[in-house]
Amino acid sequence: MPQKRLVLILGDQLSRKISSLQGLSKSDTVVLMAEVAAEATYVRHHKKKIAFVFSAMRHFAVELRNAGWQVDYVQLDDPENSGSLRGEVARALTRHGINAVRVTEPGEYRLLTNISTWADAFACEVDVQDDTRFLATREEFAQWAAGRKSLRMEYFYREMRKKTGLLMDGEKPVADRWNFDAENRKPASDDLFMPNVLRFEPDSITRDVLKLVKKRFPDHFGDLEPFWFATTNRDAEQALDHFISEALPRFGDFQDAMLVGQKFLYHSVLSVYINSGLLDPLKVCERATAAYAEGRAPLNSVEGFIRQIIGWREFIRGIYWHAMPDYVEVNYFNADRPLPSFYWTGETDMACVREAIVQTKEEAYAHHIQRLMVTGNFAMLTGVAPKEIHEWYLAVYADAYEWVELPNVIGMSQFADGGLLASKPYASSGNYIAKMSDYCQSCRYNVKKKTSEDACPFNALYWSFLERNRNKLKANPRLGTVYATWDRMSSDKQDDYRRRSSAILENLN
Ligand code: FAD
Ligand code: DLZ
Ligand code: SF4
Repeated sequence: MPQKRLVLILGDQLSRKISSLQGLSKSDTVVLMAEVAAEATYVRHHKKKIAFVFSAMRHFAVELRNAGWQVDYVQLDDPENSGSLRGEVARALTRHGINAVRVTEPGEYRLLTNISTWADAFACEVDVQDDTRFLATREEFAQWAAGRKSLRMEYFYREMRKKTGLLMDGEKPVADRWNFDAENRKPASDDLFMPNVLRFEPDSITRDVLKLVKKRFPDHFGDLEPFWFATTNRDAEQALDHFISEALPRFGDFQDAMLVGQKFLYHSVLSVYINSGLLDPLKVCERATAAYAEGRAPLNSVEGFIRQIIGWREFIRGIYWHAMPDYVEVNYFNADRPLPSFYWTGETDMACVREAIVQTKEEAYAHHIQRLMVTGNFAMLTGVAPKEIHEWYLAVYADAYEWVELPNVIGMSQFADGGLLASKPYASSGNYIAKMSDYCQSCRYNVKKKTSEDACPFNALYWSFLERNRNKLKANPRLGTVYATWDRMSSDKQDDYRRRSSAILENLN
């Protein structure tokens, strides 16, 4: 008789194609899904994120049951709930008299480490499957990375284009160009047609979850309602359709733009669905390239979009497993400032930072340039400890799981890995924000002023960051002209920058 097995499905593995379910007979399998306090509180996740995960889990359990699987679902308020995945696996093994567990590899190192102790602790067989939702296995990435001095997304992305055949013409990229990024940096204006993100009315399952989250996590960051995320694969597919027809055509042009009151612009707002398993990343890309083939979206948009998924997303995941467990501790600039309290309230006079944080509080979402060039940039310029800013990002975004959040924060936005992931720090003065957004028009500070009390804080902070870290950055060929500009300044002007920056930093304390 085949051995009966417990299959643990985690809250971000909500796909019928998940590797842990493949090749099993339904009659010999018990699927375990468990809502546990430990996962909701190891950082204090945004209320909307917890509600999304629990509601999507409950909907997925219904879907699996309808497909004939035996699902043992433990709700958070079950009086017997032990509060951790480890505890729930232990209880389920006893409950069902099973001594074999299968799970698809989790997206976080801490959980993989925990799972690796289960075989001994529970005297059972533990079978950890690769996560086949990614294009490159961890081994493939390791092979690609081996022997390279620096790891750059662009080269890895080309491998993924060849592997998938997406936007390929035989061995060559379509239109003989791999990357259209140079065309994708237009500022937007608010007279453009803006697509609305597709919103879904909560059903009775979601309404129950909303009540639960309201009761159990009242002190967590963020607004629980209005709650409008899709929580099933079917609805997430609709959100994808909507993005392809309404926003993808202009995604490329305005990918880096920011506008007051426009939380989503032409972004897809699909990461929350892709990362949880509700959407398959490759299928999402195939839908985008089909829109190009049918003349419904231009090449710069479609290439830019798939690059984010088969390029950045895969590359980031490769870096995570390549660099963990040490990656969470890196701190190239020895930054040690506590996170300013306005990251939790949005109460700051800096209009750009306020916009990014307030919408994060409302939606558990900010788009890439807000995360990178506003909140991330500010934290790096002011010397916030990488671990503090990492935990903030992990808590506040609905799409945040450590495998994707950590390299984006530590590597891309903070340069805390000293350049493993990025070729130079994404540091910028107020100029960049003024060019790419309309935020400065409604700001108490003046982006054109440099050192006066009403001058944009990013301006002086930019120079003090560069000066403070000169020894670590001076050899970077991409920063040569920047340091030359600083050196050409009069010492009076440099002193003015220093004074202004010290005053801002003191005020942050
Ligand atoms: P779009 O702009 O529409 O992009 C399409 C898709 O590409 C996204 O849905 C996402 O799946 C993928 N993608 C784009 N950029 C990246 C990237 N750099 N890394 C991985 N995938 C990418 N993304 C997360 O999914 N989770 C995170 O926790 C996260 N934290 C971030 C923290 C910082 C500091 C920065 C700079 C970026 C972070 N990102 C993270 C990447 C990116 O900002 C989000 O994927 C994106 O904003 C999600 O919104 P969207 O679906 O509208 O994306
Ligand atoms: C994010 C999250 C939350 C809030 N809650 C649960 C949960 O109760 N049960 C569960 O199985 N998964 C949850 N998750 C997702 C996990 O944290 C995620 O699977 C790991 O971080 C690995 O990526
Ligand atoms: Fe941000 Fe400076 Fe512009 Fe104000 S002036 S919105 S602080 S960049």
